[in-house]
Amino acid sequence: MPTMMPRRVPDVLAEADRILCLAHREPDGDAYGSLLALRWILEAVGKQVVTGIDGPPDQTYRFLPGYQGVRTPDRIQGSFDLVVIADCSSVDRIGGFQDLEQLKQLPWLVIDHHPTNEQFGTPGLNWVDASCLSTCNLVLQLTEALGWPLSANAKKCLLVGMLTDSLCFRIKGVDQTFMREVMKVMGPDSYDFQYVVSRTLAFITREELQLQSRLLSRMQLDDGVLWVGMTSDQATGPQGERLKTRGIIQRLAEVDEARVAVLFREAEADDGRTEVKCSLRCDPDLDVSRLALDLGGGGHQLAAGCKLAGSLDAVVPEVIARIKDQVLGLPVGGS
Ligand SMILES: [Mn+2]
Repeated sequence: MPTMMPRRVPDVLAEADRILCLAHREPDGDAYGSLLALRWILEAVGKQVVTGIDGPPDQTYRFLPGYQGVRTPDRIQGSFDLVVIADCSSVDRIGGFQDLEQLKQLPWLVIDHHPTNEQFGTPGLNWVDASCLSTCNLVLQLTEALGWPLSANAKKCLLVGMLTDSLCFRIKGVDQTFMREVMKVMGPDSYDFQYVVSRTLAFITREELQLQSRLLSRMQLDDGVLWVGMTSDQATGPQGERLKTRGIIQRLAEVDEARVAVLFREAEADDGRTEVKCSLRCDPDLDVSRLALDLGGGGHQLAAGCKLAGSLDAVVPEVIARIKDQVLGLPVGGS
């Protein structure tokens, strides 16, 4: 069931003049798509807009209009009268922006589709609709509610979010409502599907494909849990660059024997300690979002994630035991 847009949401946007729009760290296509679409939509009606994401940008999305203008928290100057936060389930996902003094007294409008959203916006300004397949659909609905125009740039950004978050129509929940909204951002002034897919979902470098094949050759199946662990040195390319693990979790989830798929990635946290990032996927009759939330993360029923302090050796057995217990409902201590 769709969640109604809170009554004050369109008014708050219409009344603001200087707006800071934010999306989540480690941005994906929906984070960039919803953030940059907001920029083009708001600028077209005369607003001043600054866009921000903490942490390094993802070069994959450099083709998107407005990509170059996205700022980190240290590059935010001036004052605003509204903060809009797109596609973030919890406040830590905006990183250093949560510490900026000039934002603390402002209204925060949260627009998101993660069922684990913590409603961290100003009371009355949290629009969380978990029935929506992408935050870009919510941005489109908001624009229509306001009667504002959609520029070619806005359409392109919205299309990228819708196509990437739906894995190009392959996820559960793709319906006529979703398709009708996709149709509204298609057309001769938008991107071609083939272009978007080749730049995003199907994009991979040779080094990344080699990493993928090394990791997949060591996948392990444990009571329906198919998983792969990656140490931080495995993710470093020949020039010291950080290799992306794109596509790996999707490949694992596609395996017939996998009821739950997990990719564990060891990395160094901001404070220098070792942490493990866990990406979780599951069969449609299961739910990994609750476990991810319990472990300090969040996400969707079938695709969620979390970060845990510790090494791979410590985290992997603990998470697999919790999956067997909480997600698969297997008896604790054996099968
Ligand atoms: Mn999203």
